[in-house]
Amino acid sequence: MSHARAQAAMTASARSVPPTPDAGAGAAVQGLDAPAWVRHARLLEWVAAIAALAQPDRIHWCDGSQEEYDRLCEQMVGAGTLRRLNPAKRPNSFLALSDPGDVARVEDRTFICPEKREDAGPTNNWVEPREMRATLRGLFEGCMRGRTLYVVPFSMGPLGSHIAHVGIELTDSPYVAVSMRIMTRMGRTVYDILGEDGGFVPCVHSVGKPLAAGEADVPWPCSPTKYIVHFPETREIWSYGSGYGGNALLGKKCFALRIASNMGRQDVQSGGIGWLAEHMLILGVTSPEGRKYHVAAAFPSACGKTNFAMLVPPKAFEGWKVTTIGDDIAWIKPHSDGRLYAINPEAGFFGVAPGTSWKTNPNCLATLSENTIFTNVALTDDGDVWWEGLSEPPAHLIDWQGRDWTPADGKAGRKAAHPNSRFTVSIAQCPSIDPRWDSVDGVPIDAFIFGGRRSTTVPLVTEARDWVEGVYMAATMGSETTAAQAGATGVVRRDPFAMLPFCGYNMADYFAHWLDLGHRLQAGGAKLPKIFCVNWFRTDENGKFVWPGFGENMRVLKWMIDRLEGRAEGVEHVFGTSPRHGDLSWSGLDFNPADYAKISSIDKAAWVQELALHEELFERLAPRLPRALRAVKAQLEERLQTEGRAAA
Ligand code: TSX
Ligand code: MN
Repeated sequence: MSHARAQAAMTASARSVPPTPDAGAGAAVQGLDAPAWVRHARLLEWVAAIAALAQPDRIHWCDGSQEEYDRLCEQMVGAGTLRRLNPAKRPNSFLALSDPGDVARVEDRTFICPEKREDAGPTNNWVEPREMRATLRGLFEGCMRGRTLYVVPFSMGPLGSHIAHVGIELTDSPYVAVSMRIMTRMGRTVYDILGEDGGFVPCVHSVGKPLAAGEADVPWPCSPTKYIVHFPETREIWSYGSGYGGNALLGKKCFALRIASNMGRQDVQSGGIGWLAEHMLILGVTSPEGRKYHVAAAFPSACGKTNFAMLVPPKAFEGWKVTTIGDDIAWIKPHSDGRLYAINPEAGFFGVAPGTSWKTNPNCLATLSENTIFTNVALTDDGDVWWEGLSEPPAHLIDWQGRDWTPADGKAGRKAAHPNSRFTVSIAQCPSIDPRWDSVDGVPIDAFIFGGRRSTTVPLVTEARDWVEGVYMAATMGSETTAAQAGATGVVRRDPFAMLPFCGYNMADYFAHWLDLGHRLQAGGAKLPKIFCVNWFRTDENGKFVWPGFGENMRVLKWMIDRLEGRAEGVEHVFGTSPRHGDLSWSGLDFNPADYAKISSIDKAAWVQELALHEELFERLAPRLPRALRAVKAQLEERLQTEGRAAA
């Protein structure tokens, strides 16, 4: 079912049953006013318990209808939370400006709380669950006073898919409720899937700003005290103090990555083959002959993941088509045919606005033409939005903090849009949307790509020799920080599988899960996806990017597909196989062998240093690090000493 149809079905079923609040199981719990279509006793008890703790003034059971969405948006316009954009320029779209202290995920306030500290591992914050529960109880007591508690039912993944899972978010933020309708399959059809006793992940969210009687609200309520807490063993999420993005839209990073990564591994412990919850885009590539492949790719932040997911092939690649299944998260499950099938658990894009333009990502700009909620971008004088990198700056703007802004302010270093400003929009509006994006079966994955932003050392593209070496590549991937990120610029940060902030358990166990899943599939006779490592960001002696990137990355994608079909050549080196200049298609692009050498050469001294940095990560993860990864590292070091050479 398409997302539009799914939403329509939810709305239709919302109309077909008359609201008889006192006829359902909801009547069993006093004051809940649950609609008759909620027939799940455990869910009702849980909502009643949270309501008793947080003490909201009212409860609103979201049905996911367009009418409800419109009503909540209109109400937020009245409260000053949203501003309606010019309908002639940006129909049915809004701008939200957040509190300046609530603009990003709060990693130092994010906790993974299994019983044992080692199960969270050295890369996650951990607090003993009993202690954390006591803290949360204190924070949540009365925290929704003066507010409405919204009950938000959502499916992560196509409705009814065997790979999908249901969550219920209880939130006191109408901004979260409407955002969840865009980002997930949200609405009352979810209760049909749940029935009377279906499983769901309970997600509790509060902005942490109760209102005293008669106290006026602020446009973006939040609290300086913030907690983003996960209990992987009981599969619960508790979020306090922030209304922003991944802190508050709990289906995304909290559920679809941190809790789901646990679920995929726990599946093995309960006798299943296991599955993967990954920080990956999913795209389809169709050749001019009509052969179609699917690729899942992991990149750390600031590598242009959304741009890659919506890639427009260059003119000379006429007949090639890239289609978008997702831009951020993939849930990947083995199928009975031995292949891995992926779904996008999300239904929308929550993307970074700055840098997105008709040049860098035309599909994305077209997606944003209507029905979009923008957060922390700048407002133009004609009621439209603007951000750095969109176009030449207009003569006057209202910046993300509501202040006047002119290009002179920009020259003085003051940004009009916050660097982490966002758009929230339905994936169904994307012109490059894949026809199977909402398929309950998912799409079969032919290749994994792992990338990073590296000015030196890492070549344009390398194919791993096998699954284990591919897992090593992914485990040791790193990325250089950019000016938009906190801390020093240009420092390499290890970000294994681009999962460092998102793995909900011990990272070393996560590597083992990948290795084990590969072994199990291979033992069953399956042909595993190929694994590639890419780097679009090598610079020359003047610090300029050598590779044109963006649509030209299609040339790299084509080489990968040729490799899948056994047609492309390459040269094997220490780390795997890379194309020589002559192995890539250059039609329509003047890119000479000397420049190609700059982005594909392997510098022995740099790699000796690089492997020393891998060692730092391995030492950190040592207690549970799989031996196979140690063995790969020893092998690479050995190869580097005996055959270290340029690949070009
Ligand atoms: O998203 C990017 N991709 C992937 C696109 C499919 N970006 C933007 C990264 C920031 C989010 C890139 N930036 C890419 C890239 O492949 N490559 C670069 C580096 C680069 C920047 C500017 C140019 C070229 C390369 N400009 C010109 O060539 C004019
Ligand atoms: Mn992400």
